[in-house]
Amino acid sequence: MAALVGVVMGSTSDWEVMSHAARILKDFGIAYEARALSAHRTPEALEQWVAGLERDGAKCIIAAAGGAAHLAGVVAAKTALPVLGVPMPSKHLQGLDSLLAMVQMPRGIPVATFAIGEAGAANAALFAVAMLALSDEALAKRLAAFRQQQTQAVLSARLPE
Ligand code: RP5
Repeated sequence: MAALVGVVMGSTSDWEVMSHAARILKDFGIAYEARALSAHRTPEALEQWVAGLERDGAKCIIAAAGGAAHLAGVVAAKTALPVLGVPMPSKHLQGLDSLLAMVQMPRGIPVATFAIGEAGAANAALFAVAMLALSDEALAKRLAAFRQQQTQAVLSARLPE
């Protein structure tokens, strides 16, 4: 089945965080393709992968990178598909570098940038689900059920004595 969502990260070292996005896509039954490709280290392969995804009917691309995090911006420069950026935590600046590099896009080439790290990875996937749910009633129902379950979990949680 052709991927509806592309998930790209700058390095295999990003996978631990980005597996939180993959888990959600899997749980919602969304066909996705995940790759480690870099804007700096493999620019041609990145460009080809984006073109292939677009040709095969993908609806959005989640892009994660850390440090000088240009990946999401470069992907957005190559496609008009919605690009959801996830800044990776980084060794020296704890992901603030990734966030600023990703979020400060020039006018005309948008990247929807999420929180640094696991919450951002999960929320980018949930955002992709929400976009796909606009034209998929069954998926919209699964998303509503997920939100309902989440609400119940918070309401029924008890603090320790
Ligand atoms: C970025 O540099 C990657 O997205 C990763 O977050 C960071 C470190 O990459 P590695 O040196 O672990 O490959 O390009």
